[in-house]
Amino acid sequence: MEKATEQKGRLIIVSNRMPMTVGIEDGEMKTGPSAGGLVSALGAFLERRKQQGTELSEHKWIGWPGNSIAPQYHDLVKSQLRQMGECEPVFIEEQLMDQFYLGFCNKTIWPLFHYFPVLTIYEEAMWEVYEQVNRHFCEVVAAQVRPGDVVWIHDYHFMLLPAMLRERCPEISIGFFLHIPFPAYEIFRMLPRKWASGIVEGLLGADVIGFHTVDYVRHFLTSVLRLTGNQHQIGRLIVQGREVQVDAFPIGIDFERYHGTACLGKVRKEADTIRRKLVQQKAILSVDRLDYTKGIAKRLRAYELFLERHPEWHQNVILLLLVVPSRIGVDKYQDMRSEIDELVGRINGRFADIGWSPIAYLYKNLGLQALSSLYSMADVALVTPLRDGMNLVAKEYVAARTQDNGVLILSEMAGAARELPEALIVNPNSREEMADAILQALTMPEAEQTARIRAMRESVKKYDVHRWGRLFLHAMEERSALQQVTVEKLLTASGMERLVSQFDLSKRRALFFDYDGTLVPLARSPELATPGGGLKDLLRSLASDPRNDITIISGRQREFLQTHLGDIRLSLVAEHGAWMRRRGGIWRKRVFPDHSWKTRIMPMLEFYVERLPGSFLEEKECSIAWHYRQSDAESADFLAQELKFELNNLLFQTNMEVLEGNKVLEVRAKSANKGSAVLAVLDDAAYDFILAAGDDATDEDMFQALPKEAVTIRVGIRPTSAQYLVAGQQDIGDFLWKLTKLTSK
Ligand code: ADQ
Repeated sequence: MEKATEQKGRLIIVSNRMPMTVGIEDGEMKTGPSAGGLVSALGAFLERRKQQGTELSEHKWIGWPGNSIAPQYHDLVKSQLRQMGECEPVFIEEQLMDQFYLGFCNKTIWPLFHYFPVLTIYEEAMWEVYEQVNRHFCEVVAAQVRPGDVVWIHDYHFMLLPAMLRERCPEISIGFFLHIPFPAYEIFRMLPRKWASGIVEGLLGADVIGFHTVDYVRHFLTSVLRLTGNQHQIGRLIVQGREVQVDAFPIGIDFERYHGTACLGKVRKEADTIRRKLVQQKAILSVDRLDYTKGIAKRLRAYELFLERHPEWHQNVILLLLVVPSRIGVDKYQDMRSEIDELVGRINGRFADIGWSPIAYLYKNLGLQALSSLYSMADVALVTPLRDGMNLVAKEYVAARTQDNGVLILSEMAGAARELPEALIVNPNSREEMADAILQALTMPEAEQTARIRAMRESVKKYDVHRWGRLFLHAMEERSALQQVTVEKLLTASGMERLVSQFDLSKRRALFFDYDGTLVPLARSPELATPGGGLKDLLRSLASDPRNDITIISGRQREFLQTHLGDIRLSLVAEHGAWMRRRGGIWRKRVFPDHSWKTRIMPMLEFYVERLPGSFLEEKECSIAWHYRQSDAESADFLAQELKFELNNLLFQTNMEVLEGNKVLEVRAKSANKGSAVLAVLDDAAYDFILAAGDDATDEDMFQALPKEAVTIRVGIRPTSAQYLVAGQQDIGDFLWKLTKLTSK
C-alpha cells in the first residue's frame, strides 16, 4: 500500500477492461474506445461525480488495457495514462489474458451463472489461471491504494479479489458488484467444492456485496450458508469480526444521456428517414451482444411463428435485428453466429416478397446517435434474453421514447423485469407467448402504450445509474462507519492492561460470567460442554480472593451448574435468571410464572423437531429451548425463522417471549432475564469494580442492566451494547488468567 498522505480518499474502480483500449503503433501510445454496458454506465456515473466534486470525486480506474503491451513500453504507457488522468493499466500477456477471459470467465462462470450447465467446462488448469490473474490484479491494486481510498471491484472476473485484497490491506474499504445473475445454489454447487468455496470466501472479503436483484441476493446468501455455515441476519454476515452487507442495487442507465440524445434534431431526422424508408411497416427492434444468453435464436423462431399465424402482417412489419460482435474467440459464439445467419436466411427466404423482407439484419456496433435513432423510431422493442443479470437495452429503449408511445416486450428472465412490470412480460422459452406478445404489441391502442411507457420512463429516470452508484457508495460509507465503531470497541492489549490495573486497585468486585461460548467453547450439544480442569482451577483461584464475588449466569438448568460448578465458592444463576443460588446458599426460584403455557406450546415445538432432523428440545423449568446446531444449516435457518414468526404471533401480549440464541430458539418467561439477576446480586454490596462477559443475545440484557461504570465484554465481533468486544472465547480465558495472577500475588 502507498504511504498515507494528506490527500483525500479516492474511489478505485477495478474492472476487467479499462475504459479505453490502449495499443502501441510506431512506438507511440494510441487509445481507442472500450465497448460495453459496464464501461458506459460506470463512466457516466464517475463523470457526474467529478463535475460535482463530491466526496470520493477523485477516482482511478484499474484494468487491462485491451492488448498486450511489450515490456519496453510499460513505463511509457503508465506515465502517459497517468498524465491523461485516471487509469492504471494492468499488464498481462495476451495469451494469459485469453486463457483467463476466454477460459474460466467465459467457459465456466458465464454459462453456469446464466443457467447453461451443459455448456460449462470444468478444468483445473482454467481455475488456476483465474486465481493467478486475480492475484496479479491484487498486486497492482495493493500497490495503488492509499489509506482512506475506497476500492470498488466489478463483475465475475474478480470474485477472488476481495479476499486477496483484504489480506493485503486489511483496513481498506472494499465493495464488490456482480453484473450477471448469481444462480440458485443447486446450480452453483455444480462447481467443484474448492472453486465454489473459493468464490464465496473470495467475495466475503468485501464490506458490501451488491447484486442486481433480491433473488440473486437470496441465492448468494444460501450458498454462503451451505458452504460456510455462516447465517445472515437481514443480509448482514459476520466474517472474521467484520460485518459484511449483501444487498440488491439494481443498475440503471444514464437517463439524461439516452433521453437527451433521442431529443437531438439530428437523431430525430435520422429516425424520420428510416421511418420513411419503411413506409407503412411497423418496426420491431432487437438489440444485443452476440451471446447465447440473449435468446436471439428463440426470438427469431417466435417471430417466425408470428408470421406463420398472421399472414395479414406480411408486408406490414419488419424486425430490425441488431447484433454486436462479442467474444470472437469462443467457439460457441461462432456456432451461434452461423445459427443466426441461417435462421435469418430461412425466415427471409420463406416469407419475403418483392419489396419486403421480414428481417433486416445488422451485425455491427453502432454509435450512440445511430442506436438512439433506432430506439426512437421502433414501434416495439423485443428484449427476450434467456437469462440476463439486468439488461440495459430495455431501459435505454424506454428512455429514448420521447413521443410517449412504443411497446416493450421483456423476458421475465431479465433482472429488469422486476423493475418494469408495465412491459409485456414473456417467457423466452415459449414461442407461443412471444408470438402472442408481438401481436398484442403491434395492435396495442396508443393510450395504453402511453400509460405503460410513461410509468416505465418515470422508473428508469428515477432509478438511474447515478442513484445506483450513490446508493452503493453510501452503503460502503455506512459499513466503514460501523466498522470504525467495532474497531473502537475491540479490547486491545493496552486496554486489557488498563482493566487489569483497575481490577487490581479495587476493593470489592462483582464478576459475572456467562457459561457457554464465554467460559467454554460452544459444543455440538449442550452436554458436551462441560468445564475442564483448567477452567475450574481458574475459577477456584479467582474465588479464593475474598474481594471477588463471582456469579456464573447461564441459560443452563440448575442441575447442570450444580453438578459441574457447585463445589466452587461462587454464586450460580440458572435458566437466564429464573433460579439463583447465592454463594454457599440454596437454590431459590426468582420467578413463579404460570406454566400452563408449556402445554400449549409443546405440540408446536415437537412438530418442528419432527420436521427438522437433528433438532431437539430441552425442557427447563421456566423455559423450553429448541436446539438445531446439528441440523442441516439451510433447512434449520428456514424453519427457525418460521417458528419464530409463529411463536411471536402466539405469544404477543403475554408475559412470555422468544429468544434467539446461537442455533437455539428459546421460549421463556419475560421477567426471568439475566438483567434482573445481575441487579439482584449488586444489591448485596457496594462494589467498586463490576465486570460482565457474555457471548449472545441473552447477555445483552445483562450489559444493558448494569451501571455505566461496569466493564462489559461481548465475545464475538458483532453489534452490541457491551463496552468492549473480543474476537473469541479464548480471549476471555486469557484475560481471566491475568486477573488470577493478581489474585494470587
Ligand atoms: P451486457 O451483457 O453487455 O451487460 P446489456 O445490459 O444489455 O448486456 O448491455 C449491453 C450494452 O451494449 C447496452 O448499453 C447497449 O446499448 C449496447 N449495445 C448492444 N448492442 C449494440 C450495438 N449493436 N451497437 C452499440 N451498442 C450496443 C452485463 C450484464 C447485463 C447487465 C449489464 C450492466 O450481462 O445483464 O445489465 O452488464 O450491469
